[in-house]
Amino acid sequence: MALSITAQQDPQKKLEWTFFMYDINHNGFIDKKEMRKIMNAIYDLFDEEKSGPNSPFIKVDEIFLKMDSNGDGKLSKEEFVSGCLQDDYLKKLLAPSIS
Ligand SMILES: [Ca+2]
Ligand SMILES: [Ca+2]
Repeated sequence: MALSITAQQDPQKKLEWTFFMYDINHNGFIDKKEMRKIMNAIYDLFDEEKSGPNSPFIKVDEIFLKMDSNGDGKLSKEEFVSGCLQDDYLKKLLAPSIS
């Protein structure tokens, strides 16, 4: 998966790949449970502190507040990609492999 992400040069395409990575059950939406799972893995990868205001749980709520533009509690591919493209902070947080 990491290879296929870096092989894509277009940021939009890369973010679509990232979306598929987050959508663990492949139903076309990312829910909070899926995102918490991936955030936990990313935190492990970068050895980030998981407690306090930086906890993955709090981050995921923050991310959904910003990205879930129609408020249905899950992120579509469009919401995810445009959210990342509009917000550098979210992009770094959710897709650290994309510069
Ligand atoms: Ca899903
Ligand atoms: Ca939504």
